[in-house]
Order: sequence, then structure tokens, then C-alpha cells
Amino acid sequence: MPAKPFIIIFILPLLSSVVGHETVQSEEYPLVVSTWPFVEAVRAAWKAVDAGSSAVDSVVEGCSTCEELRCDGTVGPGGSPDENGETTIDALIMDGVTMEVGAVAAMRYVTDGIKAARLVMQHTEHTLLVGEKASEFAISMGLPGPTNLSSPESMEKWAKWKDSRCQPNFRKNVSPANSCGPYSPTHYLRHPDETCSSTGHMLTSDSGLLRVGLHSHDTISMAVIDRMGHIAVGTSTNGATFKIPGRVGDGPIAGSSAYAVDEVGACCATGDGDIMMRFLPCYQVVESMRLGMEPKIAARDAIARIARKFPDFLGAIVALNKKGQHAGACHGWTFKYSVRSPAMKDVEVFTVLP
Ligand code: SD4
Repeated sequence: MPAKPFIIIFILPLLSSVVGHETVQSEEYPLVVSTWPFVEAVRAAWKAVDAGSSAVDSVVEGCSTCEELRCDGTVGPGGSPDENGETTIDALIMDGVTMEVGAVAAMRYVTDGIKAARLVMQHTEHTLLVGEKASEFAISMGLPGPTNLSSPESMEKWAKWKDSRCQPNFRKNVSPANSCGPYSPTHYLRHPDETCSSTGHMLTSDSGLLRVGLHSHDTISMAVIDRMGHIAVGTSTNGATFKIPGRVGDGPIAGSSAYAVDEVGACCATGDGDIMMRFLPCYQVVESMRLGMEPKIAARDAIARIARKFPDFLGAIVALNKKGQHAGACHGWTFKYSVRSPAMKDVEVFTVLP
């Protein structure tokens, strides 16, 4: 692929630079990096880590802020209704020092995804709890609930989708094709809109857009390096709109939406989780950096591995190494990520072109 020209653009009110894939170096710790222009979330994490909180606790502060603010309407409660109109939460936290992970998936009735993930990490020997049992656990450990996670907006969106015969949806090779079901399986065709090219690419008409709308950025994935130089990552999302109930995305999968290794660095990802989780892109990024790749090369490589098989997928990655160098790479859409370092007066938003 030809190299993109590097253009610097300043957009008010935040300093925002189009950086293509080049690496930006932060001066020192602490450091907060997050997917998308989730500026308030990064400010909250920064406030915590700057005051001496651990990387893990600062990630929780940041992601909780996004859940409370319902960032983009697609983190926390009240967004991304599933086929039944219900909102559920996927979340993950990972401590890069201990390699402990806690996650919840398809969690119902509890708004605090990242706090539930931290409870799993810090108060169980498990890694991932799912569905209603995750909700029961979270509530039994003191989180508020049961709470209705729907909102007037999510219910309106869902009602419109029902009125359009539940189109688009995530079903394939089912009959009837253009209705709300009930469905039964038909002959397995890989994908009705899909042909398989001679290079093995899966060519789909609208797969990325169907799963992750261009204007719905459903995931906050955040990395924090604290004053001790310790690193942690976290993710919170309400997943894909009109997903099949029970669907779990990449959000709670360690190595997919996020990954951290204390001696190497971290990675945060967003996009079409159904595709991305098959490639564990954040594990790939961190392990590539361990082998000496710079963040920008590692991020581009991880995206390219997915794009080779799924040229229509939408996704983005931020890579961060222990020197504080960070870089993004994306495919199918323009991506923004947010950073706060000691050298910055406030959060800065970086734009990455595909
Ligand atoms: C998911 N990765 O559940 C999420 C969606 C997302 O930007 O990140 N959208 O597939």
C-alpha cells in the first residue's frame, strides 16, 4: 500500500493532528490513551492517575466515566439494542503486571461494566463471567442493579428496525431471509452476499457497516501507565446494534479489544468485533512490539492481517509502548484516539487515516 502523506491539521477546540500512521512520543509517565475522542473519559483517568492512583484503578475511572456519559450513546446503558430490544454490556480489565484479567460478557441489568470486570479480576479466580450469572455476581458483590439498560432512544431505534422487517440483521443462510423470523437454517453458503476470490479474500457487500455503523463508535478501550510505570488496559461497550441475543463481541476478549504486558506496552482496539476477535489483534500488536517492532508498524501489521482476509472490515488499533510512544492504524474508516501525557495541557485527539 502506498504511504499516506502526513498532514497536520488543527481543529478547535481540541488540538487534533492528523498523523497517518507515524509514531508520536510522549515525554514521561503517567500516560492515558483511549480509542475515539472520549475526552472526558481520558480526563477522568488522567485525574486519577496523576493523583497517584494505580493503572488499574485509573482505567476503571476512565471507562466508568464513559459508561456514565454513555459516550456516543454506545458505551454503557441505553444503546445498541439487540434483536429483542435489550441492551447488554461487554467489559474487560487487564493488569499488565500480574496478567490478571477480569471480564463480563452479555451482562444484563447492570450498568457498571468495567467495575463488574474489576470485581471478576480482583475477587475471583475466573477470567470471564457471562449473561445473567455475570449480573447476579456483580449485584451480589455490591454493584447497583437490577437496572433496565434500555433507554427511550434504544427502544425507538429497535421499534423502527422491527418496522423494517428486522433489517439489516446478523443472520445468514436462514429462511425466511427478509423477515423477523422465526428462522430456520438453509444450506450453508458462507454468506449470501459473498463470493470467495482467488486470493481467499472474503468479499462482502456491507459486512463492516452492518456490524459497526460508521457513526456509532461502540467501544472505549483505554490504556494507562501509572507513575510507577505499571500498565493496565480496559474496555467497555454495549456491542453491536441488533445483535443476536447472546452475542459476545471482542470487548471482553483479552488480546482482542485490549492487551497489556508490563515490560512491553499495550494495545486498544475498536471496530467489527465479530471479525476482529478471530485475529486477537491486540495480542498480536503487543507481541510484535516485544519482538522489536515500533508501535506504528505493529498496529499496521495487525490491521493488515485482518484486512487481507476481510477487505471490507471496519476496525482500528492504538499501540503504546513502554517508552510512551503511541500510534494508530485503521481500516475502512477514519479513526481518532485520545491521549493525555505530562507534556500536554489537556487531552489531545489524534486522527488516523485509513
Ligand atoms: C463490538 N468492538 O462489540 C465492538 C464494537 C465497536 O466501534 O468497537 N465499535 O464488536
